Amino acid sequence: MDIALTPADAEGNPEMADAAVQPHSPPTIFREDYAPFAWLVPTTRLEFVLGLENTRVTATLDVERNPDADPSPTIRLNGDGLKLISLECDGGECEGHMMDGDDLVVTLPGEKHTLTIVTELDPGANSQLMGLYASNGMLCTQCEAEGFRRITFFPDRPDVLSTYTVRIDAPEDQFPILLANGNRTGSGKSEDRMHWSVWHDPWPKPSYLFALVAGDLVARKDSFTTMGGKEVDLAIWVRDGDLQRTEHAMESLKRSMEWDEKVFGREYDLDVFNIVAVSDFNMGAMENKGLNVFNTKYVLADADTATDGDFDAVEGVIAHEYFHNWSGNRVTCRDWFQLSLKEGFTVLRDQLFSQDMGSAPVKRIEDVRILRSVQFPEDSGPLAHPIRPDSYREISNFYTATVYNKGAEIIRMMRSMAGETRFREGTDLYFDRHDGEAATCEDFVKAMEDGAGLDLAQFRLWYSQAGTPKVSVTTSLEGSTAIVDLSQEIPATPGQDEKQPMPIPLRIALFDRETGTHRGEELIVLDKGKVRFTFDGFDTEPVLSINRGFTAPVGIERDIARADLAFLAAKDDDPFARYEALQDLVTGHLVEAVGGGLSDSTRDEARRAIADALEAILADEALDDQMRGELLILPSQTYLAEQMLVADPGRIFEEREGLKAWLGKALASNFDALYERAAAAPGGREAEAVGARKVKTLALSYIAAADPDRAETLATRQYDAADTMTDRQGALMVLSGLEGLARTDRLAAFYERYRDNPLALDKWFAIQASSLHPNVVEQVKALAEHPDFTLRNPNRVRSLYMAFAGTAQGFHASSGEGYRMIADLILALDPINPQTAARFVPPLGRWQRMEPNRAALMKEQLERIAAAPKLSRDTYEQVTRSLG
Ligand code: 0A1
Ligand code: ZN
Repeated sequence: MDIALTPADAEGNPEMADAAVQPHSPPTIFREDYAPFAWLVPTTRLEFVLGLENTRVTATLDVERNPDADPSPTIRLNGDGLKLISLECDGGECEGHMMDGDDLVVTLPGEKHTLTIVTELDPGANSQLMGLYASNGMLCTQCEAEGFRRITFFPDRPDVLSTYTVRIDAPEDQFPILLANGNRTGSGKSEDRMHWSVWHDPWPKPSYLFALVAGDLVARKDSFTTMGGKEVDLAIWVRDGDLQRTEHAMESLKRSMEWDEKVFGREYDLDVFNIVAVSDFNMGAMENKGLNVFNTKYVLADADTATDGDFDAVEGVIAHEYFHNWSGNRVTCRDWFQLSLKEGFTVLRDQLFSQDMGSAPVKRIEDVRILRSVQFPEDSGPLAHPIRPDSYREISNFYTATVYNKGAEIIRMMRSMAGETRFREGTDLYFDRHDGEAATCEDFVKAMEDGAGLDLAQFRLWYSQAGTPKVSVTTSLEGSTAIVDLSQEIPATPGQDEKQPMPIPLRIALFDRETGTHRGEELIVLDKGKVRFTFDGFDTEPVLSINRGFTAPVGIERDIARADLAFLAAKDDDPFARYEALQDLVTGHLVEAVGGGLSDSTRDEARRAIADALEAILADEALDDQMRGELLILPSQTYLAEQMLVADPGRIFEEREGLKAWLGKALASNFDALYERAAAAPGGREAEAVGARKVKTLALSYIAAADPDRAETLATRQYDAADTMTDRQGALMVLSGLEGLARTDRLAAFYERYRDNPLALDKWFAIQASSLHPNVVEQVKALAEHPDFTLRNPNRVRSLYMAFAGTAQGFHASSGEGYRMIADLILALDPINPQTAARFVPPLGRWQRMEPNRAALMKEQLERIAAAPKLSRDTYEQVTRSLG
């Protein structure tokens, strides 16, 4: 199982198998070319005889002509590296068939036919983890987006909905548990120690939602009674030994089911809901109908192995996949260009759920932080695309922060403009109107117009224009009228030079400097290039708080005095705006400092202002620790780089770390006091305890920047006394950035403790790969040779290399060594797992925004990858787009 091309591929279709691995200039698919499929497939019957190395699949498809499509004498059944064993039409020979590339094209003379197709697979050799593959002795499937065609020949497109019945036959001792979508309708034993199960899913679905799992699994079981009084059996299937780590996932699932009924009126629609955890998985999780398959990382959690952040991530991903049952499954996508229809909406739904489960402002800040550090750079680079792209070569490359997170922001804007009640009327109408259909983004917008009563004519531009709008703000006072002048500019992105102004909803408040209060919030909409807003009745010029709650995914450039930012950082009653003011204060200073030429006194003055603001935050008793923690986090390197036309990651790192050290010294006693208080707080999973752990680690990181020796003592003590992974990881992160025995000892101790726990061991790799240690490049090279490192497991690869790809002194080392390492990784991983390999291209794709020396080094590596003889479609597309 060394390469993507297996012997089975070659036997099945020699010419095309070769094309599959050498797709120089794979074709581009255009949104405009959409046409409905000529055939309907009302029912699909699948029979699997499972074996790790040899699985036989018999697919029986009832097909009939689609009255709403142009007629065709043939049916195109997609395939990808499949070995065809036999093909029958209506129980006999077909009139004609041919291979077209990897696809099977069959001539069908009549109105209705039954096709029977037998294929043979080698799941053990499937290292791409798409289609049917083996993971840890079990078998499982991943079909989104185009994995079903690696199982059988089928119209593998989301607008072909079919009702599936699945029979699984397998050796009972090897695969005691057999699962597929829907409800189980039969099971039994047969000869030769085989057993079987039949599953029927009554809901028509596209092939990407098909799933099958077989393995030696155990379940945590529970049940949920829906609002309609239907009892649903819930089960979370894991390997024996992981069961005690599934309680949080199960509680999260029940909370999600209840919340979706209450907030969106959505009820579950099958008798069972199964979740399976697998350790080899390309993404986070998958919403297959009634049988969600999860990366173990988003199911398993207990205090010893998962951080507080991991607990939240499990809750969020469980909710996300569950919510897809309506936003994605009951209403699916017409074609993959509409991906944001299900993903943007579902991300918004999971964000709102998590806001309700914990601290809403903290969740909002976290979501914006992700948007800014991942999506904004995407939107300003060579891979920028609208949330509804116009073309692609490989759809896997479009599961992006733009489609997901910006997609969520765009629906959130509609919600802000409509208000919660009308927004709900819009979503109710959308679900009613399109239940059972494969819909488009346009359908969603129309339902919002009709149901929520919004006019979204101009708003539709958000679906078609890429790039993060920049809003410039100036304020003034004329007589007693406060004036706010706003203008917008949307930067050019690949293929889109000219942009039209979009409606940008901004929640604002005008603060009185004397009283520190405002007279109420307003939602204003900037819908032209430039708009002036006026507000009467002010004696003195108010302080403007803008984009409160981050109502619009834009960058704000405000002409505001440092004193006014400090005022908002201390006084703003909108927690997001308060956070924002502080971030602006720090960002403004760091951008200026990186630009160079700051005198010592100017630098000190700016640092003093930041220290004063942080001191006030440390002392503010009205704040809870989770929020205090957010306010203490300095803007990320990538966000800072984003603020500059060309970035020097080395300089950004120096200035950012320099500020941290300065603040650590200036506020040494405050951070000490905070650390002590937090360290003495009670444990547990309550919000207060979580907050205490968060500020404890943050305080420690400031102390480490200012006084490494003291930090080493505290971190060592924290590590040794830790009874949670949060504390253990927090301490180890600090230690791994320092020199000395404590570092090596505790890293070794962590390894010994968790050597048999893959998820915890992932952290061990990630902590070292993202550390502030000056030798991080050498360390990552050594870790890549570690016996526990493997390119076959995406979690392990991401732990080592994604963590590394974020580091200034590692990835961006001025020698170019970090870039070379990532390029080597891409080339080595591409033949094994192209989807995961392609995800490492975007960090190199930032070259155009780097200072010239690094830009050249990054580009050189992209060119080296591009010149490789056999690139996957995934990597080929990302590399060519990145080169521009
Ligand atoms: N629809 C899933 C994401 C997903 C996409 C592709 C996959 O293939 C490897 C897996 C999962 C979600 O949004 O959760
Ligand atoms: Zn999703």
